[in-house]
Amino acid sequence: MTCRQPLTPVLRQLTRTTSFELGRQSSRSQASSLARTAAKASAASGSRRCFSSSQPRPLKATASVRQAQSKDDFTSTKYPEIKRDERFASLTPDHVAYFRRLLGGNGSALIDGVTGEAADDLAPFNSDWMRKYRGHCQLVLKPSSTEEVSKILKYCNDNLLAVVPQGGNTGLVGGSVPVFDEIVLSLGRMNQILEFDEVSGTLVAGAGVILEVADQYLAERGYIFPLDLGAKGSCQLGGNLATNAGGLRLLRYGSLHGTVLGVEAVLPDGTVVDDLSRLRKNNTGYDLKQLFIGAEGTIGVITKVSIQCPQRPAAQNVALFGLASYENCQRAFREAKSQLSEILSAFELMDEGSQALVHQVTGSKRPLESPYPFYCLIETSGSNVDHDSEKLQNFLESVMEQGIVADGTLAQDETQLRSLWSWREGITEALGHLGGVYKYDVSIPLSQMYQLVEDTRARVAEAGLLGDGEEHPVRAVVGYGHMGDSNLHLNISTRRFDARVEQVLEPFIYEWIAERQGSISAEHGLGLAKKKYIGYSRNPTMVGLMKQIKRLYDPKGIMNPYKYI
Ligand code: FAD
Ligand code: 2HG
Ligand code: ZN
Repeated sequence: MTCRQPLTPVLRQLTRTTSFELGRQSSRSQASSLARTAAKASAASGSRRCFSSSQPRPLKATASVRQAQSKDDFTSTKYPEIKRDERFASLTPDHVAYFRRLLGGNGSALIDGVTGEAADDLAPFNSDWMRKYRGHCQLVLKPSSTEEVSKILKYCNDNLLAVVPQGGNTGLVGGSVPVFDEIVLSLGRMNQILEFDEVSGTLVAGAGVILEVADQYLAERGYIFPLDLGAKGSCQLGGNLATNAGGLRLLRYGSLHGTVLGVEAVLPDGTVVDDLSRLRKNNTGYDLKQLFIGAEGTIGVITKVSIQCPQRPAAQNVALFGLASYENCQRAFREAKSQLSEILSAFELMDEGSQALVHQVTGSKRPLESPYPFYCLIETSGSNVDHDSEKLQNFLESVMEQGIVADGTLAQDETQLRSLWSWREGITEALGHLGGVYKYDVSIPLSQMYQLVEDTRARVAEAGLLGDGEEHPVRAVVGYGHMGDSNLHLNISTRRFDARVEQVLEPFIYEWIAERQGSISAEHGLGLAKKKYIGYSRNPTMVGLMKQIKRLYDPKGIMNPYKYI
């Protein structure tokens, strides 16, 4: 069920006595043929391909997931304290007729459950990737141009119709789906790559371009998209910007706040904000595009993106280590930074609990022979194979000799490289197959990061909720994440949603974070899931300013209502 190839048994185990063969050279032509191979593989594997479709792909329901979501499990039922804003109009056939005229009556541009029966077609737009939130939307609009987005929003603003922008619907905080009967504005048809400058590496693309498609386009030209994440086959550039997604290589390429050069967006009253700059430097007043990055669709709709893309690395290596303690993970990170420095492109952490669950779901052979309490995945990306190999060789020998790393394996080719990555990238999906998951995406100083997992596990166990038998709602409390960015993903995997679990977890986790001046949302945003908890990471002055910005951009409050602001 994971997107990657199963792990081949020929991965070489690292030992103190082994000398390692390093350096997977990926020339420009190899990169493009890889992209073609991936595209062919995805076509051949049909529904088995996880994140390749441009259609929103809700998690395929396993029996336990189905059990976790009952038929009437609407967000509005689960959270009765959230009331529909009575100012908003309800959709009428006249409204639908307007949109039909605007979008040309094209069947693929509109899903209408107002004047006809469309429950099955509407379902994927109403439900999030985790099947945790479910709305009552009756109308999905799929514009294909900025002009159409502008006319839709102006009409909605004039008629007080609430709107939820939706990209690939892979968000993990319930921000991309309606709560009540908001219109879903799906950006998937705005999927053109508009411009690419081969000298500067500047890409301009529609908001609906799928991240993996953008990256494959760039691979064929020797470039790489500066963001990569497990949902790349479904998530869209507009959604990536709207959530300020972080992903697996932020350590190397930095955040979207740095790499995005320009944005075109439409305000709720239909105004088109053309800030689609291709310039790296532009200090002419406030940098307004930054407001749309991370706004989660609350102030406008992103329609186009201009982004600075780096050169695709010619050489890439991936190693996976087993470590005896979290202390050793920190030491390994310190050594990686000092010895690999500019070629280090990812440093990811996984605990044994997370890996055991991936193994349980996929049945794939594990990369290391014995289990270890922790694993680190290290990736290097550089331009010179020999130089990178020598550096990595020295690093591996040094961490083994110092006893920092207990065991490890190094990918020898592209297939193995993808296999190793699948043990990290596949965690979210594997957990999703096992039932409900409570997710906490937090930022904490590295020294204390894993302590949160241990304290949470102890608390859940103490409450009698954690165990192997069916009588325990919680199956496991696991931690993994982007260690290189001090970003932990604490996941509580449950057999079924149980109100007692949430009570034990919240506000405990948020208080724990606030005491350490951490962030309750490192990269996923706030959406609906963390709406109530913004005050744990932002002070009243900042929340007040955010509310003023919201009122300025969206005075009628039609954009993604009921969410964090
Ligand atoms: P959606 O889920 O459709 O929308 C997300 C939010 O953005 C919503 O509030 C929506 O209203 C708004 N929005 C969408 N499009 C627009 C637009 N054009 N204009 C204005 N607002 C818009 N996230 C990370 O940060 N790092 C990861 O490593 C990561 N890994 C993931 C792995 C898996 C398996 C999954 C399922 C998710 C992962 N995510 C990760 C979360 C998610 O993929 C990202 O948040 C992604 O950026 C969302 O993109 P999307 O197109 O699916 O947006
Ligand atoms: C990741 O890093 C994603 O894999 C998802 O951000 C994390 O599922 C999660 O909690
Ligand atoms: Zn993440």
